[in-house]
Amino acid sequence: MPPRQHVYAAAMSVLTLHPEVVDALATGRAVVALESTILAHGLPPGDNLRVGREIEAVVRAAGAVPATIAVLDGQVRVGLDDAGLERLCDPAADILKLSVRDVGVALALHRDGATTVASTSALAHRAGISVFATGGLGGVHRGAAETFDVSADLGVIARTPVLVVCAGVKSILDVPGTLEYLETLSVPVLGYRTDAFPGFYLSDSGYAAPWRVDSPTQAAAIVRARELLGGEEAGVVLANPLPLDRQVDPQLHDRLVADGLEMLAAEGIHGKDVTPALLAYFHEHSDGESLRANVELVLANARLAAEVAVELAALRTGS
Ligand code: PSU
Ligand code: MN
Repeated sequence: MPPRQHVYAAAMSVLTLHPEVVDALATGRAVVALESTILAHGLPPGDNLRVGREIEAVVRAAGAVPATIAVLDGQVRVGLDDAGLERLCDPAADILKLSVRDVGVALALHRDGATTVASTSALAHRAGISVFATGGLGGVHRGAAETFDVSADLGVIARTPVLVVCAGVKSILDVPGTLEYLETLSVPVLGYRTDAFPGFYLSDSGYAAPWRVDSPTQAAAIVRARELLGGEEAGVVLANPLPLDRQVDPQLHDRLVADGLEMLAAEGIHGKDVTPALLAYFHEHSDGESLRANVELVLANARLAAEVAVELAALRTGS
């Protein structure tokens, strides 16, 4: 147990914003929240730090301030310095995977952790950030009718007004089930320059996107319209596909998915370990292809999120 004063200190000041993020928010400049689970648990050590830095650089190049979110030293950090990023990506650092329900527990027990789409969205909103970039959204798992495995990402987006830029959901999930669930939860889903809902490694999941937008300005206008409309608690999903010539070969993809699902069953993997275990399996069995696609789509999402955040900042100030 940490000493009692740590618990009190944590309760007093748990949200630590990087000065650059504070400055950007105070002056109405564009900020993009970035998740950390993808770095600590979604990408292999050795690649994760380089990619984490690249994601931030892409956001900056598009004119926004990056705010990678994680829990370190009993504090929620919104915007990391390079030392923070290094710790997060260090396989020896014992970084937990924290969904929304875990954040308060980790703070009180003084544990370090990476935040998922769910917890990053919730914390970004609390910090006053409304645009967030990630790789893939969690969703309804195949067989969820028996296992009840539905990512907390969906329920949290339904009550958190943040725009989540992602590449759709992986086809290891129940894609139509996930789209149905987002409809039930009243979360708008926008395809970016596509009529198809993207399938993460694949440009097209085989299912339609409910709406299509063709520019960052349109996406920002939707967020702004919902703000002005008021009473809107839900977030928005902006689904950005990999270009067709950059997707994973569908045959390789189908083999990976089938083998990955078999591996899960054989190893008896459940709960929060499912997504990281599958990602690691794909990275190890695709000769670098799944990693290549994963990195490209995250960088593309970060760029798009920054472009939307810049447009949104302009709309809000009326410039
Ligand atoms: N998709 C990826 N890489 C990831 C994740 C999703 O391509 O690392 C992470 C995200 O943080 C997402 C989480 O919120 O997995 C979903 O986990 P679960 O299915 O346990 O809710
Ligand atoms: Mn799950």
